[in-house]
Amino acid sequence: MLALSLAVLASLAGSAVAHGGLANYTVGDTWYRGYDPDEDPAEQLGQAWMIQRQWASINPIFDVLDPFLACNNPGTPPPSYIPIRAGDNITAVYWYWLHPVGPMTVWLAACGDSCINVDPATVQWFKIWEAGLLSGNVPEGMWYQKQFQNWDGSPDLWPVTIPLNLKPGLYMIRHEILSIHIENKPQFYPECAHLNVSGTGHDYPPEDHLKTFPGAYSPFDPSINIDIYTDEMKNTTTYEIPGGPIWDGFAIRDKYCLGC
Ligand SMILES: [Cu+2]
Repeated sequence: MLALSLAVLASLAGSAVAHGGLANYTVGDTWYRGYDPDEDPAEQLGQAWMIQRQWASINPIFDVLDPFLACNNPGTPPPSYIPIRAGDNITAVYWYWLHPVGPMTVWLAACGDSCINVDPATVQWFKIWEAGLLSGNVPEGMWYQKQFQNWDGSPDLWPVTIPLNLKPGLYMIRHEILSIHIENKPQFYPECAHLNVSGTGHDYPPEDHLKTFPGAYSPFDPSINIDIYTDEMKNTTTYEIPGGPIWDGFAIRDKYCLGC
């Protein structure tokens, strides 16, 4: 697999259309294979091991109002769930990632009795994690999107903690990379998996954290419809990540627990 990823990287590194996507997940020592757009769909769709919604190609979505912005196109649901305890990490695994600029976000949506019949475009999503510009200026600074890349052929790893206080249940998890290296032409790379969250929490985010995709983003958002190559951007060292505030399950506790 390592040799394959090196070959893929070598073949794509010089290409102008070098996109990508979320290939696998790990929880603890357990590896969960995701959908692979380079493999035969018939050998993946409906398989008992499948935990990720189908993304048919590595190409980005360009329109914030695209009906498949939630879980990519076509987003066909898997039969299975990744089991995880609230408070544990899930790590998204990319074989390679080449774009350097733009924010990365992770979202959850409660499914109710099953995630299989849930339409990702109508459920309520809440953001649990985000990272954008870490240092420097907008066009040339260090973004998380650049920092998480590996150029030695090893996979790019994106670990995120499921909020400890989250009430147990079936959830979709949505990872989104937004790449803004082409002026006024944002590229969205969303992938979704199904989670079975256990634990003893009983919290759920307030109404103002709940969003839909499409719906969460405006086409006029200055963080989305952006030209990063202006003189102004060279002198800008902050970037507001779109989609509103994160909910990590700790906000309420921290209010009453200063310094703990
Ligand atoms: Cu690309």
